[in-house]
Amino acid sequence: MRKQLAALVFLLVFLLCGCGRNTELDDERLIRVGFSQLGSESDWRMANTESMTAALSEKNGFELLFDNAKQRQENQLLAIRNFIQQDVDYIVLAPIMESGWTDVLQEAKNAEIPVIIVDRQISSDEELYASWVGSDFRAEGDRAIQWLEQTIHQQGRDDEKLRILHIRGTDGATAQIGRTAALEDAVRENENWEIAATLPGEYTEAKSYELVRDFLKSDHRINVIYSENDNMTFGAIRALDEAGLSYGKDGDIIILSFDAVRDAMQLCLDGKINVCIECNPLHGPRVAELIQRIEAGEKPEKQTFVEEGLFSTDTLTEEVVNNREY
Ligand code: GYE
Repeated sequence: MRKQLAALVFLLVFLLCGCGRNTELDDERLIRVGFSQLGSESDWRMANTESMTAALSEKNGFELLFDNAKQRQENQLLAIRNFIQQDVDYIVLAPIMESGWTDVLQEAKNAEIPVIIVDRQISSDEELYASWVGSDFRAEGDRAIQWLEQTIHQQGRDDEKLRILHIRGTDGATAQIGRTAALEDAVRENENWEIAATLPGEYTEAKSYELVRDFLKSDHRINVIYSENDNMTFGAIRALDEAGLSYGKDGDIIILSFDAVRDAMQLCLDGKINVCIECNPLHGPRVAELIQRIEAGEKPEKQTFVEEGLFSTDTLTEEVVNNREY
């Protein structure tokens, strides 16, 4: 009898503790997020990954499943299908390009997993994702062009021929589409401007270095470099140095560079890059907030553009460079 009673007490205590523990677990349940990052091709991308992993941390209530697709869309498709199979609560996608997502996002929708798109956009139906947050890439391009037009005008070079070397980002990425369109429209509108060549630098320093180096073997007559990200600018600068060409504030070639990461800002402060067009990679807290809002039953807006600016070698200060977060 005594034994039976002890067993009963034990069972009761076990059940109570067990239940208690379960409720606690339920309350503290982490939100499982699968994040498909397109790659690690640039300083911008590293800063973006860091921001995302910091914001989607356990201490903030998330369990993050991270996948680096190494600049290949098929890897991203695989990662997303994996996340669906693991039945995550949310999928976050930083897409390499705009097209090719409809089928996999339909699969996520069928599995009732909300999808948040970050950075570049996608061309699929809006119904297939909950929200997107990122930059207005066309506006960035227009900001760059406006700066170039003003600078050429101030230098009294309106009537001069301007040969522009265009270093392009990954084809079909919203960042590439927007920045390229701004340049191409400007060349159409300014009859003295011409694109000397368009080099597909894929946002990497190595590719850009090779392409610019080879280009300069047969052509030194360029006045402007329009580089669609900072890392491609770093590669181009290496090639210019090797070719013995001068650039920047006191040089012959004007350099425009997109992103404005710290190393590029330093080069801008040093007079090597004429202008850095800002692109903000710190989307982690924005994505975390979107998820929390959906958790709370809200329906967030489909698109959120972040605010950005531009830094020129003439106005940039050491303090701004030192305080740069990325
Ligand atoms: O400019 C570049 C990165 O999509 C805004 O991708 C992003 C671009 C950024 O690799 O450095």
